[in-house]
Amino acid sequence: MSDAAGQPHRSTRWTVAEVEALLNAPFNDLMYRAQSVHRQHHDANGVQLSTLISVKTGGCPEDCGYCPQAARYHTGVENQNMLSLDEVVSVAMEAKENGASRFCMGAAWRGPKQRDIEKMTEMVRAVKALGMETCATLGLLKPGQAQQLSEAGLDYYNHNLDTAPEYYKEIITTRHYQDRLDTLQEVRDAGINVCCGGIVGMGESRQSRAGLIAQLANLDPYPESVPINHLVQVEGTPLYGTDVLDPFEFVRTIAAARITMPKAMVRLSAGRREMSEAVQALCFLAGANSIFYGDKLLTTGNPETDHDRKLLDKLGLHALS
Ligand code: SAM
Ligand code: DTB
Ligand code: SF4
Repeated sequence: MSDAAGQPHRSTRWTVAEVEALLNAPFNDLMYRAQSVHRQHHDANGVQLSTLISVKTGGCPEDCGYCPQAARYHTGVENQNMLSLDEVVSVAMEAKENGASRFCMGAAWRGPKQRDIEKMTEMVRAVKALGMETCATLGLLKPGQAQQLSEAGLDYYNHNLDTAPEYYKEIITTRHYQDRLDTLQEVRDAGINVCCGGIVGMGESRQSRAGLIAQLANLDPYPESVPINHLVQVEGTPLYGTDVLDPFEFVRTIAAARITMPKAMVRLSAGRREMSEAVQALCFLAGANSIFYGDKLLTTGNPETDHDRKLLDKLGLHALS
């Protein structure tokens, strides 16, 4: 997504200390500022709905400490072969009927092989033909792969920085921060919108949450879509049993994302099922304007669609097309 003049979102440099100062502000001041920024740039009561599907589940060679799909952890997730084109299209049609505007296809790969890209481009074309926006999250991309996805009509590519650079090595060792930045550049260069965010609640400090937000905000341009995930603790992963984050810290992180990336769509992502409605409402007030919609994320649960419709109704929020 670009601004009215067709320009990508201009980034202002944010120091970690400046973002930390936002996170340290009195809660009411922070919320007021985030809501003011939000109203300058967005429909105040609009929420974009994205539905996720896991097109290839489990058996991943990477060691991401939060992830139930890493082969090395014993989490009970069953490995599955890649879904067929028909299976993906029928789930996308259902998502569209339920009111989702974007369909996001995820795969448990370090990155796609050439034959995977060929299957993914077929899926992207078919979902696009339904009149939905398309998104994919397939791991690291090699030169040329983003271009192939772009030619198939991919609108967004999701690839997260996950956490601040200094905390990253505590979470993942099999790929580096720079690898992620390189993939994001491939996506940018191919003209695909960037969806990039992170996870909070992994035992990081407030300063590390500021470090993540500063990294995202200083991408030039900053991402069009910023998913803020709350760690979903899955038994068998190294991060299972991490001290649970105070919900206000999560809300503060959303507010800091909104203030530092005014035009981005900020997505209240994983972890919603474990969150009260009141905390979700605070996230919307802090500037979140997108959610994952559908009973499942990739392998873990998400609120039931009926329940989400009622929540949006209670808050007077409407789905953005
Ligand atoms: N395998 C690809 C990759 O890692 O880039 C794509 C799929 S991966 C599951 C997409 C993102 O989901 C991760 O980068 C991480 O931010 C998020 N994620 C995975 N497991 C999570 C969990 N337990 N809680 C919250 N977010 C999670
Ligand atoms: C993102 O930032 N969050 C989504 C999506 N991008 C692909 C994934 C959340 C996964 C939560 C754990 C699971 O369901 O496996
Ligand atoms: Fe694999 Fe992605 Fe999970 Fe990491 S987050 S283990 S790369 S599926």
